[in-house]
Amino acid sequence: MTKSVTTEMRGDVAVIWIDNPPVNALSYHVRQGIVAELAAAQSTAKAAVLAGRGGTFIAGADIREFGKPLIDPILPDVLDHVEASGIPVVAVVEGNTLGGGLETALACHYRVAAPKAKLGLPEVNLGLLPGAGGTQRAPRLLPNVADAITLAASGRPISAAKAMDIGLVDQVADDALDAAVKLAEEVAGKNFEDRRLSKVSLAMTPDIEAVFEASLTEVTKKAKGAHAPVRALQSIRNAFEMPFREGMDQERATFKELVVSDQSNALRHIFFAERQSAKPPSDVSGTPRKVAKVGILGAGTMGGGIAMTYAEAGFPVTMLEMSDAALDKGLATMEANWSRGIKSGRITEQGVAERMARLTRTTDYADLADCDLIIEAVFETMEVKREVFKKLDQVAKPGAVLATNTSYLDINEIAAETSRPQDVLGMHYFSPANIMPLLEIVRADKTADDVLLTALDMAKKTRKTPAIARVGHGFIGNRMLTPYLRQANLLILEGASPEQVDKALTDFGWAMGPISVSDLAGLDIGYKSRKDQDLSEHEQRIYTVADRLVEAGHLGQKSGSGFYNYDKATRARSENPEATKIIEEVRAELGINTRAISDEEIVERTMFALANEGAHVLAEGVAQRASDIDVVYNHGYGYPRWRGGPMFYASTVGLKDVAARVMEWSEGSSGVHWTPSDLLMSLADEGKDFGDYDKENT
Ligand code: 3H9
Repeated sequence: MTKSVTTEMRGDVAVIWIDNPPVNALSYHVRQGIVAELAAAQSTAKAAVLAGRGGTFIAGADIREFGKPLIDPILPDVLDHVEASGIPVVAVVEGNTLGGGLETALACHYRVAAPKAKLGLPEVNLGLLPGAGGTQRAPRLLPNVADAITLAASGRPISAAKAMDIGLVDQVADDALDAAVKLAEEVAGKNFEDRRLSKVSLAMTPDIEAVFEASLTEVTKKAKGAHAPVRALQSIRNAFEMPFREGMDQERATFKELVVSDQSNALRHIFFAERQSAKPPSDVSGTPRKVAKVGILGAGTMGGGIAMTYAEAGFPVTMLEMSDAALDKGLATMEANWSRGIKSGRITEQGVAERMARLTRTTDYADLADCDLIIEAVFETMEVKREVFKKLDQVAKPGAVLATNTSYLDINEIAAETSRPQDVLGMHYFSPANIMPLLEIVRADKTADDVLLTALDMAKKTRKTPAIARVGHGFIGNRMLTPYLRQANLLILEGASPEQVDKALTDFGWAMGPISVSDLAGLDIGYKSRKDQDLSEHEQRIYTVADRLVEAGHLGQKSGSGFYNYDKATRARSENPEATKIIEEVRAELGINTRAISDEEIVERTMFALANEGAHVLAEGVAQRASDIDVVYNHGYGYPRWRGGPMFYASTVGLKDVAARVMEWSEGSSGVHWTPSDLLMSLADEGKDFGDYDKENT
């Protein structure tokens, strides 16, 4: 094996290079290498520079090593060694300098950053706290403790300029390596004792106490149930209340506790799941087609949001609508949406103007002839979609990728309207499309490999998180929503209030409860779609309340009332007494004896319904992996990230228990609403979980 840490002498300065692609993670051999090379440098050099190959310093500890037996030396010990070095060490902070990478830089005596460096302590995103001195050294270096708290508790990286501003680095230089070597030459042989951060002593003052108190409230609120951010904050507090060594021991103990926690396991799962879902399936080869110009059909909420996504990523976009009035309205909404960011400083007026200038408007299909990717977001009926694809087939240039944003419809049927079904696929965005990160890419039967690769490439270029699905009613996400909402509505009939259902699920961690979501989407949407479908009587019963609400004019947020009433000005929600009355009437009509329902039952019924349907989706091949389903729910539906996703959560509970409950419900009085998944049952029988399924099947 080639060495991952090597030394190159530049005069009297030892440049110690870390070379562990792709991100220079601190794998055990890197840790060993740093100790060995630095030990050697003590006798051969007057100063050392620590730098990373490939334009990045170090992106952190090697996450793949977590949960495995530790191999010495552990990172905190390595960094003690670096700090205690007899010669000064200068870090070249380049590219991603994250987590253990930033902690390494903090253990060095000086830090020189490249202008494009990204510095951060993102451990909380993995359910951890910085575990190699980050919470003890950062507050000792930064003059303002609030900056250390923000770094460790938010997990957000900062720029080199910001790092300079808050005192995290000593210099920013275009040629950071050169500047670091120069600095090393300058400080060689001089006293640098005051640069050893472990020697700095801190004391709590009333002002600092006040910062901690205010931060605790804010961090707890933003964490939304995640534990790590508060633990990171508490650990920083230790730096003011105990000596360095004791603070380090506490930090280590908390790290060891968190690394085996369900939350950290879940967050690490989703970290790798996101990267996996962005990779092409193993049977796909080739290269993406080139996309220089994008066409969008429809300037409504979806089309507008999709167009914003592409314009923000720098693509020229041609927008097609049926009328000039529709274009006027759509473009005005887009401009207003972007302009809202001017006040908060997210964008400048010029920025808005540049994005608007990327948009071309038309009512003529012929103007789409020079587009390389055309996405339709028109009315959701098969008839309309068929018509649109027939027209696109006539005008689109050869090789153009033709995508539909349908949420439910059969894309094979849509593709069959064209003479080029190989160029057709689904690109399903979630509203508001410029904000929601998920892109469900639907691979139809005849979709060509390079068309699928183009969609994945576009996801990357527009900063979306993709997950690939196969054709099937509702694909992955919306298909699973049906049994989830079914249980939520049934629970109300059986005795729970809408508030209780929503609260049990927001307490579980969801961004919004299912009943609030239905009100937000508009109860009339489900109503219309039920009228179009031939629903069985028992299925229809579940939605009697929702249907009555619509018929009484309670359409949800848009009409000011649905399951809840909404304040016109603030949109604050309150009980809708008419809804309560309708619920009671329907329960009586259906002869339901209501009972007290526990929050636990609400969580189990809805979450296991998701996992059971997810298992059907997997078995049918609509999703490739259980982890893709988790990505879909995290990025498109507001599922709590720290629970990993519906499939991971079911695995955490234990598939044996989940399967037993699903079986029990399927045999009970509401059994007609459950179709136990064979895959779920067999995995449970074999003592396996969805992670095992993914390993064996992909
Ligand atoms: C930590 O440091 C704990 C310490 O405080 C205490 C320890 C005692 N390890 O994302 P990409 C892989 S916790 C292992 O596609 P990008 C990744 O899986 C850590 N592997 O690239 C992928 O592999 P593959 C704190 C890692 O350019 C490949 O690298 N640090 C790690 O879009 C490329 O990744 C973090 O949380 C890792 N640390 O983004 C940073 N990082 O090709 C986590 C990446 O097989 N990393 N890989 O799928 C990131 O945020 C992004 O990867 C980064 C690059 C921004 C660095």
